[in-house]
Amino acid sequence: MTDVAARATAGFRSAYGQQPAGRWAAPGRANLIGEHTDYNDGFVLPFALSLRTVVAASGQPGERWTVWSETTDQPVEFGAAEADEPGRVTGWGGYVAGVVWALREAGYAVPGARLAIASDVPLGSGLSSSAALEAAVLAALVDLGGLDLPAERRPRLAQRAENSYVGAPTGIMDQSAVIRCREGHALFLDCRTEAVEHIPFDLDAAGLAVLVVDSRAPHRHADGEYASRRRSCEAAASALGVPALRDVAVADLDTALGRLSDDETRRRVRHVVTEDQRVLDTVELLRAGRVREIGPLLTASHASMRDDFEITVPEIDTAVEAALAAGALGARMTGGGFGGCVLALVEAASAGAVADAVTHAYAERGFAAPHHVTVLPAPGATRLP
Ligand code: GAF
Repeated sequence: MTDVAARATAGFRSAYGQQPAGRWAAPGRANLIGEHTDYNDGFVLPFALSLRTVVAASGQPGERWTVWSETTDQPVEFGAAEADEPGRVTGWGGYVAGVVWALREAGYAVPGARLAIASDVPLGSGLSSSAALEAAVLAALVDLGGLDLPAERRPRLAQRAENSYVGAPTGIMDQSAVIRCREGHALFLDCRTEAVEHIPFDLDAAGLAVLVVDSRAPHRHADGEYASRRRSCEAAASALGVPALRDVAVADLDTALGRLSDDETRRRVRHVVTEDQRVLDTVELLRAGRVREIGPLLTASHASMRDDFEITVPEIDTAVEAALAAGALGARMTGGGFGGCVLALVEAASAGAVADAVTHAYAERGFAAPHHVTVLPAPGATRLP
């Protein structure tokens, strides 16, 4: 398939009969560790992928937005009235309308625009295709309109598009990752303060690779389950009298658990509190250049998601088990759960063998063959030359 930027440009030319004024790209992301901690005001450590969404765009007069996408080849068009009513534009166009809404709501004069979208980020695989779309559209509209919106304020705005226009109650991780990540680094984000530290994550130098396995498991009730996990965490924080579960220190975990009567809630809390600590421990190891030693933390994170937070599915657990049995240093599901992708930290030389082992395990269980790719930490959203 041709390069994604070339496809966006060609799509723009064929949809609108002219050259775009510019092209903006935003990547998908993998989360190294720190799952379901973002909306608990905790810590996450994602990195951007080289798989990207590209938006080719030009201004157009008036408050009208026309959007072509290679996935549907059906332009979506909306004006200010539709943009100003959350939920009115549905489907993938809702993410674009949501960005227009969030900008207008924040008081920006959003320029009318024609946009064409192409993407290499697989949809619905837990690699943040929606955040990539929001971030690329946001970058395009900000530049076309000459809007004053620095990069560090963009994740919140894109998140508002998703929470309030599209209606998905997600945290701040994905938008922060796709906007703020740097090449060769993972993004250590404090989701309460939005302070970031770019942590070197040099896999090549360590002779390592990250293998991402797309489980291809159908997302089963992912939206409802995500919202219910979030509600349980918020209810637990309120029962414990803290603003968010981030405020429960791992040293105080047993005391906190003793104050909760419901076993399921206790397990949810234990996942979040221990996961925050695993992020901090991973950051410490990476700061010290001890990349290979993070493996057990990744695997412990997976066990916690499987047993305490209960967000994995058989395909995902099979991929993790097969990768570990084939020599991966650590493996875990990445993203919101109920399907999506697994990442495995492997010796670079054994990436192929680990991938084959996962494929073999899938065949034995009768699952659809998984897809895999090795990835390196890539840059966040940018305007293309
Ligand atoms: C999804 C959400 F969008 C993120 O905000 C985060 O909560 C993640 O699931 C789980 O860590 O990607």
